[in-house]
Amino acid sequence: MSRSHVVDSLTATDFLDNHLRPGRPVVVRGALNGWKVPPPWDLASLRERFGDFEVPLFDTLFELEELVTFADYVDTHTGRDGGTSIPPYLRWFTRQRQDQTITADDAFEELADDWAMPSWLPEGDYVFPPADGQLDATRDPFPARGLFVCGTGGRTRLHVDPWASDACLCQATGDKRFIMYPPEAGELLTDGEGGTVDLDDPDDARFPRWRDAVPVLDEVLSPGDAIFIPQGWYHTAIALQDSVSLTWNFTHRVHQERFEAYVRSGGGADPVVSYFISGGVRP
Ligand SMILES: O=C(O)CCC(=O)C(=O)O
Ligand SMILES: [Fe+2]
Repeated sequence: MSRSHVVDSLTATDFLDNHLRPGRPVVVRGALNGWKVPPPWDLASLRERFGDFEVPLFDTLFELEELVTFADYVDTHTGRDGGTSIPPYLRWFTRQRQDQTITADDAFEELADDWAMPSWLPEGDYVFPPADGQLDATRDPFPARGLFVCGTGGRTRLHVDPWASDACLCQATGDKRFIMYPPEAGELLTDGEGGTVDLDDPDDARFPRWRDAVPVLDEVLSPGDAIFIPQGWYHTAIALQDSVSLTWNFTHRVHQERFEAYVRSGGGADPVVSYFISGGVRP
């Protein structure tokens, strides 16, 4: 497997020209070096700060399963060896739709000084979320901006991100394996009816050729690493240890046409898209 998708440093120009614009993933080691609270973040101290907050737990994709307190999650699902059972996944999103009852906004406000966006990410020229000025994920709303926590063995099944958007994920605690397939692999990995193969439990009848798909990236993120997930890339993540990540989605001006085409073809009706586009969150 080519390791050209893993670098030890990256400039903003290199990111724009070689990753953002062409849609090529990249893992940047030590991308979080400047954080005021350097990785690895300590789960026990997050529990101290946010233990009483109610948080949503999801299955291995984005199906909401239950609400518990942050402390409950840490006590029940972390600090274990993993074993065979897959723990639920705590995905704590800041506000991204009008009808969202549980949000991580207070937690993000409290964490804002602790971390920083990787320096190679654009500071401005975002079309989603729409903004006239600069945006900073530590302070400003983004779609799917969240604090993700899961115990060893927690995972996100193979999927493509929504809203015709790109994503960044910062690994704050624990090792997490990331596997990615390029958009062209879609014909092998999907059933043409919205289904994507579950790599943990593949249905060979429904996805007869999925084994022919070759991952372009299969890397372990360690605390301090960040990954860029371009639109259309199939990806799955498996927590090899108790894990904390910070993540958000975005579309930069270089992909304005792609985003506008998505909105025109029905995406504008998506509650997350309409929440951000309606302008209530313009900085
Ligand atoms: O870190 C993970 O579990 C994967 C996150 C992800 O791909 C997503 O939330 O879209
Ligand atoms: Fe994703």
